[in-house]
Amino acid sequence: MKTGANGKDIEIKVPCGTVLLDGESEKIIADLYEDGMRFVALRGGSGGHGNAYYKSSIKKAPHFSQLGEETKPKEVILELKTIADVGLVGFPNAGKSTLLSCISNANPKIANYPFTTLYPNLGVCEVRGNAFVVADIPGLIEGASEGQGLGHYFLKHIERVRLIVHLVDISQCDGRNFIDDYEKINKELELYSVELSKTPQIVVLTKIDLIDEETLKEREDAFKEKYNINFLTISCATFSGIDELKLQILEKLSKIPKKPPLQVEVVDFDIKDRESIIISRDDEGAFVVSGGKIDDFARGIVLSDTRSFAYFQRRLESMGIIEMLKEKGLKSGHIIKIKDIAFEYVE
Ligand SMILES: Nc1nc2c(ncn2[C@@H]2O[C@H](COP(=O)(O)OP(=O)(O)O)[C@@H](O)[C@H]2O)c(=O)[nH]1
Ligand SMILES: [Mg+2]
Repeated sequence: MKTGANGKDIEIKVPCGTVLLDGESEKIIADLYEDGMRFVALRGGSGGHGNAYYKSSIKKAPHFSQLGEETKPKEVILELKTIADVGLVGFPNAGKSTLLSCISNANPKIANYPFTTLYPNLGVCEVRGNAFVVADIPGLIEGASEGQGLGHYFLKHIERVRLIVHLVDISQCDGRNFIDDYEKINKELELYSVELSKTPQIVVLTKIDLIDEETLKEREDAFKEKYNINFLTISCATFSGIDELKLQILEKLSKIPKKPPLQVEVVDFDIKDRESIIISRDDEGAFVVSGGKIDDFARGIVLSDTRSFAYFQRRLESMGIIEMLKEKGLKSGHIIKIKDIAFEYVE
């Protein structure tokens, strides 16, 4: 004996900031912006009555049951747009993960080669009783905005940050030109999104412990001359400049509002027609009955079974469908077609 509706819900846990898009239109269905938010992306069909439902004193073990309602599969795209206050950007090896572990509780993987982690590392930084969330955005390289490497994927994570801390390795220890690096990263941000390129930045020249004071001065001057912007110099090895950086972040964040959740673009995502009854006539003069109410009803019928067929006919009467058909001219001998069933009406 089967009772029918025992199906389990499928619930998928996702990180805060996961955005759901409709697979076809790519429109936004939901933005799971806050902790604990839940969203039903696809409702299952009604379970259908099991044969227990049809049990009676005569039919102890009915051999018909109602099929579960068929539902259309639906493709949903999940995009993680991390909710963090601060995003750390810079070329691989610039020292982002090191800085994150230096200022927050996070414990990211640190290595002296340009590798890419699969998820942005997040850490909570506490300064003078205030806390903010910092995300380390790996994989940003030239061409990232056009899909080079995994950078494009990671750029999604900084769309919502309020402040970017742009790290530039001033030591040039791996033969890079730090002045070009700064410009190249900004170019990638801009190519990805103009809005992102307008996100306020704190520019940080890092690894200053690796060069002597004279070289530091020369490089600072060169940077100043080229860009004429404010910047900080730090070292995660000696902690030089780290407290100052934390205070500057706090101070800037206090003036920048949080970005609101994304606007939902698809509202009638899951509305089902269970009410309509549509009657038409086909080329051969048969009466064709369709509509949501019919779909709902017809799925329960196994017409190869005579008892089931008798039940089906009684239901056509009780649902008022025969009456509706008569109003449209149904007479004895006419053919009625419902879904893939066709039969002759006999009064
Ligand atoms: N001497 C020195 N080395 C640093 C500093 N910051 C990072 N590093 C080193 O630079 C390498 C790359 O750092 P990592 O944080 O993994 O860079 P990411 O790719 O930007 O995340 C590692 O070997 C770090 O130990 C610093 O301030 N001083
Ligand atoms: Mg890293």
